[in-house]
Amino acid sequence: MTVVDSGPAEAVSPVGRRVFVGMIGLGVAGIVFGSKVRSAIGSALSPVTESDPTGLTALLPTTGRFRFYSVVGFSPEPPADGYRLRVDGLVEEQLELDLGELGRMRQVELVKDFQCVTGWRVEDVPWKGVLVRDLLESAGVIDGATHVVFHSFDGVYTESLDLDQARRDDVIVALEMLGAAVSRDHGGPARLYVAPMYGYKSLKWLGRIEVVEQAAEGYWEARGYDTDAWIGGSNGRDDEPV
Ligand SMILES: Nc1nc2c(c(=O)[nH]1)N[C@H]1C(S)=C(S)[C@@H](COP(=O)(O)O)O[C@H]1N2
Ligand SMILES: [Mo]
Repeated sequence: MTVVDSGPAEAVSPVGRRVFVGMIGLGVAGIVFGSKVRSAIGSALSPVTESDPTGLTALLPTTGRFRFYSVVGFSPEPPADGYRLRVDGLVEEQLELDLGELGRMRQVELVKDFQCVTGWRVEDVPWKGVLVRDLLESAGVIDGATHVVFHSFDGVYTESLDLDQARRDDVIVALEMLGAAVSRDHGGPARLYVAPMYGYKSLKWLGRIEVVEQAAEGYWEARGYDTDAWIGGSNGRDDEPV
């Protein structure tokens, strides 16, 4: 059984944080921490992963551990005929790359924090993978394109970046995280890692990168979160400690 949080926290809308803190005051957090489900799932995940069935732990002062988020409620399996990352849309040449091909591209390593908009942060996480910029370069972006949409093979979650953001040195398709191949729960075999932005931009189970000519809302953007999710500078939280 997999019990997961629904994402950044549907209850924590950019304006709803105080209401939510109130819920914790009413003892909801105690239920979360008392949950046997939580410990059962926690032990099934890596030592630095902590599951968060409700998302309510997100506002408590725990740091240093990943939570497990999936809006579909489980970790999807890659397609039966093998994982491929597709790069298409407004490109000169559509790409379909398997893991071997991705692994033979230039790999960049980053050691950077991962921070969810709900407040939890894991510091100094090692990441390794391919720059989105290099993928765009290989495919050849056609004039007039402005944005990139990322699609998860969970069939539901999407994200987007404008081309300047997507071409940054700290935006990668991660094949490794925490010193090993990205685990299935963390979005393996390949996930996006957008270092300067909140965790919801770092789409898991990446299946397709689509180059488009207009801004597109992602899963959480359609639910009120900022498209430009700069850490410390979005979702109206600049003045709140995280
Ligand atoms: N496909 C998919 N990607 C996703 C999510 C999700 O629910 N589905 N949650 C996002 C959020 S809100 C965060 S904080 C991170 C959490 O990554 P983790 O599950 O590896 O801790 O994944 C992001 N990417
Ligand atoms: Mo998040």
